[in-house]
Amino acid sequence: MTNGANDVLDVTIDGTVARLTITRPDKRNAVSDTLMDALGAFFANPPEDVRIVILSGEGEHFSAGLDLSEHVARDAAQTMRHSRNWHRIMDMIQFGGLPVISVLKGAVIGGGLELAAATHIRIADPSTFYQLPEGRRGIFVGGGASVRIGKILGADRMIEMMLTGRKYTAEDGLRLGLSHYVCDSAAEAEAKANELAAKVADNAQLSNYIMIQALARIEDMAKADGLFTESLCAALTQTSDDAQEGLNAFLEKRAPNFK
Ligand code: 1HE
Repeated sequence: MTNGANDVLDVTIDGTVARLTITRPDKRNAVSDTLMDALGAFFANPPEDVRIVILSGEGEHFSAGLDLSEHVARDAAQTMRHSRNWHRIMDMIQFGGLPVISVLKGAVIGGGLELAAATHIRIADPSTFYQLPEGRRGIFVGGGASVRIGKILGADRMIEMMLTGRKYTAEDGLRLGLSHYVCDSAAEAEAKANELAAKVADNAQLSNYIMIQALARIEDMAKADGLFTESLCAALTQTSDDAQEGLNAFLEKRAPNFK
């Protein structure tokens, strides 16, 4: 079922899976304001039955990042607002409560890499390459890369990546944590996304929600606060009906049937 579509983002609901496809292949899926708005509108109010999202791009590239044709028209104040708006929408993707799988191919550049880094499971195919070419464009990252990609790579490696504009390959990305999987082909990457979507959507919903909400935040906390927060999360999940079902299913040697 197609739930809604516009000319930059196709949204198709397939049971509990929402398939979001960026549909600007002629512009290498560059992230325009309209595309950001469309992503924000979906994650602000996802359909009730959706349990997981698969995000991909039409054509040969996941995303070439910030739409540079729009960038030139902004002054400092507008650029600040633009960056803060990207932060808001990337946070909605990361912390909205729905697991998001991104299927990567071709260019995953600049804002495209920022978008991918806001997703929870990243699956690449061999054509995938990663780049932060902001230095060559005379700009800086603004969609959360300093925090999210810095955390994946470490500031040291991210500085070198930005200064030199180097490209990391799909295999490099796997080694560095930019993706979690590299499949042998685009078709296999799609299949892997579908397989993992079915598996993750089948988890207890509260467990998924708490994983998404808590773990990245705990990473930012002092140790004592992190451990306390972990106990609160354990108290919430382990006293749920689904926890009882999960334990019963294990003891009865059957698959759990979560609500
Ligand atoms: C674009 C964009 C874009 C392509 N904004 N229009 N991002 C970049 O610096 C990456 C810039 N793009 C590229 O390096 C290349 O386009 C690709 C390696 C991704 C693909 O190369 P190719 O040879 O397949 O395509 P192309 O011929 O370069 O581009 C095809 C069309 O897409 C062309 O438009 P046309 O009207 O001339 O056909 C390009 O202008 C257009 N296009 N990429 C706008 N990015 C919040 S801060 C985030 C900061 C950043 O993201 S900086 C990184 C920006």
